[in-house]
Amino acid sequence: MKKKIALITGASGQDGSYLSEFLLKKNYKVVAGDRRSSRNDNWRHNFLNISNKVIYEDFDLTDIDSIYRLLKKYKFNEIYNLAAQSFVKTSFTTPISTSEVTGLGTLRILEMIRCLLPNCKFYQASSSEMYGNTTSQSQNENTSFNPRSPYAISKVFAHYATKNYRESHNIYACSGILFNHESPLRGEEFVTRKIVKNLCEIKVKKRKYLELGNLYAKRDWGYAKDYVEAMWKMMQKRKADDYVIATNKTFSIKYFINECCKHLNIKLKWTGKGILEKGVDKKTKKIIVKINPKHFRPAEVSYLKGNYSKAKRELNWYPKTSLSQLIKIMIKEELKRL
Ligand code: NAP
Ligand code: F7E
Repeated sequence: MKKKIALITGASGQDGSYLSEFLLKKNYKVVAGDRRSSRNDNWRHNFLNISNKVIYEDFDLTDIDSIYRLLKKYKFNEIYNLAAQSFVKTSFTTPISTSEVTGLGTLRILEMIRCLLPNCKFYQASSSEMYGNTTSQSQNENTSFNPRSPYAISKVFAHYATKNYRESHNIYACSGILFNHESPLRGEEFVTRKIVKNLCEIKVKKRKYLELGNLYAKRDWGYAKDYVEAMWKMMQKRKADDYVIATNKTFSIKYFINECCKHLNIKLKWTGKGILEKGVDKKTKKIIVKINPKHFRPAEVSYLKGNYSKAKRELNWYPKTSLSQLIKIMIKEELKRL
């Protein structure tokens, strides 16, 4: 049988790397839309040992010509649009470029698909951040969006553009509304990897303390490797649709720290309130967790908890990794790196 060809934008990121690995295992030809970078060491692809299996092509979501060239060169069966300026905090300081990439970038690809490859399937990386300041106990495909950051606003735009191309132009265009998902390949600026990395360094005495912002935000955290399978499953359906991918559980940042400390055998005691709250190592009596207001956001998303019933029912997808297992995987890999 002829090999399927997939384009992954954002292939160098956390999800793009796991998805590349997943599709290669399914015998796809994988083309990675790759942005030139001065610090490109391709660490994620090297970690997964896939650098010599993926085809790298120059690509930038802000450059419509680079999209045009790729869609002319390859007859893609599937395009997974994972590229984005994905760090919420940075989107407050770079709102215009974030919208250019994360919002308009999606529209550029959809428009090129409509003109050049109308039979190609399209996956959009939508986000639970779109729910923003939500009042619902758990969020599903029908929950309304109330975005709280330039990142989330751009994702809402891209989400509706995807739906619109499905409804107006009969393009197979689907969105996965993914809740937070983490792994040893997560960028170091995101809170789970930051906590794991810093606590591991504290454990081996390479660091004194960890500084964080809001400890009371709650997130629904899953394992990135489980989530890329859901992306692929969505693209194998006869009809395109949108799906929430989550664990149906939510925990605070403080809970995540406590769990990491348990795994690392650090006995932590919390004292103080507000910006004076601190985590003290009971054994050494040293402060190892502090609050630094510079990590607060201009507008916070306080609570997210997904409901993946539709994905379970229609895709037979469910999360396979608990938060405790995820923490174990992340800590094990971080300690190896040290
Ligand atoms: P990530 O690690 O930050 O990766 C982002 C990718 O986008 C990188 O490959 C980056 O390339 C690329 N990129 C950024 N700007 C670009 C541009 N102008 N042109 C082309 N490529 C560009 O993100 P992730 O965690 O894997 O997330 C994947 C996607 O899912 C993103 O769209 C994100 O917004 C969305 N999402 C993530 C989560 C989550 O919890 N991880 C949840 C919901 C949705 P460089 O390597 O060159 O920087
Ligand atoms: O923050 C709080 C912070 O940056 C989580 C992206 O993948 O998931 C991710 O967005 C929470 C927030 O992820 C620090 O205020 C406290 O409430 O790990 P994060 P995020 O903003 O939820 C969604 C689904 C995406 O789509 C995004 O692309 O943790 N927090 N102290 C902190 N966060 C960070 N980063 N650093 C701190 O020091």
